[in-house]
Amino acid sequence: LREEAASSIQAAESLEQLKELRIKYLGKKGELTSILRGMKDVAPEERPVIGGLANEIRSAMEKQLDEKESDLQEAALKARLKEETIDVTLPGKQAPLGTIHPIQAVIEQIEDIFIGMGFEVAEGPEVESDYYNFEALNLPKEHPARDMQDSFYITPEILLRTHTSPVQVRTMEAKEGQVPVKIICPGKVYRRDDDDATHSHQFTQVEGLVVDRGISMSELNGILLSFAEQFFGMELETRLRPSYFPFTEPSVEMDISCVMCGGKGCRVCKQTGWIEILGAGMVHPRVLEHGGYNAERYTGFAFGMGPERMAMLKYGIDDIRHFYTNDLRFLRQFKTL
Ligand code: FA5
Repeated sequence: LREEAASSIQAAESLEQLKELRIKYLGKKGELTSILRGMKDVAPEERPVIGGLANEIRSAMEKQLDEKESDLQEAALKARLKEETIDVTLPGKQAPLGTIHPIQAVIEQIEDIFIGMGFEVAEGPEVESDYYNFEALNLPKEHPARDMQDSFYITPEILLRTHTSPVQVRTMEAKEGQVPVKIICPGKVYRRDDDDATHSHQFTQVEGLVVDRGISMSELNGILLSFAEQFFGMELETRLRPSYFPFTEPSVEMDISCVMCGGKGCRVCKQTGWIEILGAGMVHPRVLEHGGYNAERYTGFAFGMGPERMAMLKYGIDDIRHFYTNDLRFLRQFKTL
């Protein structure tokens, strides 16, 4: 029995098998236990000998079982550690990483250039009141120029802003008459325009506003020329063409010499050599007053440009709709911006 037990304990391969062996030999109904139990039938003079032997075998078995158990536990731990080892030299799984949308990238470029010229970045709501979008900008109800920007109304007094110009009056109010005011405001705007290659019903604008003593049209021209040269990274010429906006007087549109042909005339500039990039002008005295500024003492200029059109020129994109249809083949080309 002793030998049989010793060899089967040695041969045990798992902790479960070992447990079974412990029951088999030492359990209540175990083989050795039944021998010990049978002692009463043994002749009294032989009892000490047989009893001693049986006890010796029992402690030997217990020792073997304990030793084997700790061996098996150690082996199991080693196996688990081996199995769970992480090979840090394996190549990692690549997590898909999004990229900044080209319009957002262009807005950030525009912000950086103006911040470099001392401007602050302001914000305003996309859901706007009729007052800030029109009234405060010298566009009273029934003013025909309201048709220039067909609007999405939510209620008769609330609409999706048609331009970023409402931020002009909001900013002046927040500044409470302090000068200088020198901000730009990028953001989304909405118009009931039919979508085509250069128009979208939702697009972005960057507004600019400067108010101080003695601000003139030449500062407007200088700031915008410097901006355009930094943005396009080349020497350009600008020209101001008379235009009309109810909230500026005089009003202009700014053209830059065509960035595609250098002003010689091409398909992009329709052979004129010039490309319009924004609307601007001297802030109308009534708008200054609505913002809480004395128009006798202060003057200012404002401008509004469209980042989509700027991006199209800078990167040679021929259809504004590419920006909104989220074709990854298009978007991935701007990974490095
Ligand atoms: C305005 O929205 C004036 N608020 C700009 C302004 C600000 C003038 C401050 C004076 C002082 P306009 O409607 O022209 O103006 O739009 C300005 C620019 O937005 C355009 O030059 C063009 O780049 C862009 N834009 C206009 N409509 C769309 C459109 N549907 N899709 C894409 N870009 C557009």
